[in-house]
Amino acid sequence: MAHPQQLLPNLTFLDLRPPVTDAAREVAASLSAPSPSLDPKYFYDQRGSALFDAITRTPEYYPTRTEAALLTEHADAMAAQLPGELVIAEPGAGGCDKARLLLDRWRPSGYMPLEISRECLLDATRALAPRHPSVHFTAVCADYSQALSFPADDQGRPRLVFFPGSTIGNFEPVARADFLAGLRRLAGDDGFLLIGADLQKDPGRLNAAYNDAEGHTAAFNRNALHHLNRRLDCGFEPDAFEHLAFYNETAQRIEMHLECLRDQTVSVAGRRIALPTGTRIHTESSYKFTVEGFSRELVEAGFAPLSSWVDDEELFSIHLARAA
Ligand code: AVJ
Repeated sequence: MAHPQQLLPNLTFLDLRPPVTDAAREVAASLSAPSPSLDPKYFYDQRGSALFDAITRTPEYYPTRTEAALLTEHADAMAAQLPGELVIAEPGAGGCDKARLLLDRWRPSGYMPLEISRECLLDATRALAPRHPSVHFTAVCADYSQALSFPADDQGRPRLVFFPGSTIGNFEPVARADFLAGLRRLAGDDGFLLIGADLQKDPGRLNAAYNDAEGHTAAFNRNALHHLNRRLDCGFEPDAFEHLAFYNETAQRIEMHLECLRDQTVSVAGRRIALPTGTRIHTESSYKFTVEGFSRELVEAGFAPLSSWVDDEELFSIHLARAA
């Protein structure tokens, strides 16, 4: 295990040095596949994170604000079902924005964000730790696979795994089952899970949420190409791609694509990849759930659902479960 660094009296930093993936090889393979695709992680460089923030402030994109309202309204009811001595572990915490709400309302003994972006993690925890002196912060720089196999708490305190935002919806069904099983491992036999899941609803409402009038989602989608141009010098013409986002009712998921509006050739890992007019690149799936269906997935992953909360408009759900 990496050597912990004491950055502040209540902030310890653990750098698991996540392996740098061979992005060029990965992108070349996914782009030249029969149905071209790009991993949604390529949305999130600094500009992409800022665009996502802008999306969460649009009137159409309801998930973030609805989840925050549910956490605010039911924080006490959640705490009542949890042990006093608790460590909140948050894989993919980013800027730790969503955990702030829990830290303000609860007095957990520890908070452990696990995040691949070292700068993002250090900036967020250096700002948060002084505001919560009674909470011990363990900032862990790790990718998802390292995070999900992080060892049990060295003081035997129960862990609450926190996974908000319906990011769980980005995983295809098989990968999602594996990821939920990983969250179960991270929680441990005496642990808990608090997770957000966006609900199935009127396709019109869903399509609007991924096609906001201000165009932030379209820019967010195209940003994957700007990011790869900056990072791998691929030579995409982002403005020659149309943003497509629609609800696939059969698969119960929002699909985002970029459609090529004129013939293009990009180069990745020394390979030239032709993208003829009409080529569609699948850039994200965002699955939508029912409370019953998602509860079943939690049970299959080794959790016992305790409670779930849904807003009055039945837009979004939050689930509290314990390790079974
Ligand atoms: C952050 C993955 C939950 O799927 O709704 C927002 C990302 N994509 N608008 C989602 C997103 C388009 C978002 N997640």
